[in-house]
Amino acid sequence: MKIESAVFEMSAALPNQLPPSTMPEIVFSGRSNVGKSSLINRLLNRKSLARVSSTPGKTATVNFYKLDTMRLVDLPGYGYARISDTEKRRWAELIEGYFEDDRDLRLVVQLLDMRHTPSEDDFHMLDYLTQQEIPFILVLTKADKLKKTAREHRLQSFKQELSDFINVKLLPFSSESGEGVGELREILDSVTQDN
Ligand SMILES: Nc1nc2c(ncn2[C@@H]2O[C@H](COP(=O)(O)OP(=O)(O)O)[C@@H](O)[C@H]2O)c(=O)[nH]1
Ligand SMILES: [Mg+2]
Repeated sequence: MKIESAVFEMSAALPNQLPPSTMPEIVFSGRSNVGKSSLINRLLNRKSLARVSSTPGKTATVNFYKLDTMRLVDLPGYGYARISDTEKRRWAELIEGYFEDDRDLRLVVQLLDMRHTPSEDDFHMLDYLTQQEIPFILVLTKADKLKKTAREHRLQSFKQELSDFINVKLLPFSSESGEGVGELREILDSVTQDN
């Protein structure tokens, strides 16, 4: 992927605002504050193409970033408690609108905080992706925050917690150190290659 070619393309707040599907798409999904914006910036070597926030729950739009060979699709973070039911419904309709739109979707990159057991909302998402037969990988964020022993412990625990998703790739990642970024780029390249 030519990361220098990356530009912010547009935001969609409603399903009917989604751009026509004209390129392979990679979707990024995860709960608020998991490190999604930081990951996208790191992936693209930009300081602030995607907005990093310390107050979670602000991104209630689907944001599109366009590269030469693919689009990156940043879904709004879920699991933010302090939003209204109306907002939650709009969120669900937007996400479903995206996934039901018959797009050239190549891969969902599902983010999980490496330090924690996945939440109920996380499992909801994993079940949804599995039921819809959407290919996904699990990127374990904030890996730099764990020391060696804690990290090994969490990796063991994930194996049990994610035993329903046994064949899914787990990729430890850190936007701070850059761990995992090279491998993630390779994965995105391989799933968007059309030959
Ligand atoms: N130590 C560390 N902090 C991170 C990492 N990724 C994100 N953060 C921090 O976690 C918070 C939320 O990050 P953000 O990218 O906005 O999360 P988003 O809500 O999922 O988009 C911010 O304070 C980031 O600086 C990481 O890999 N390591
Ligand atoms: Mg964000």
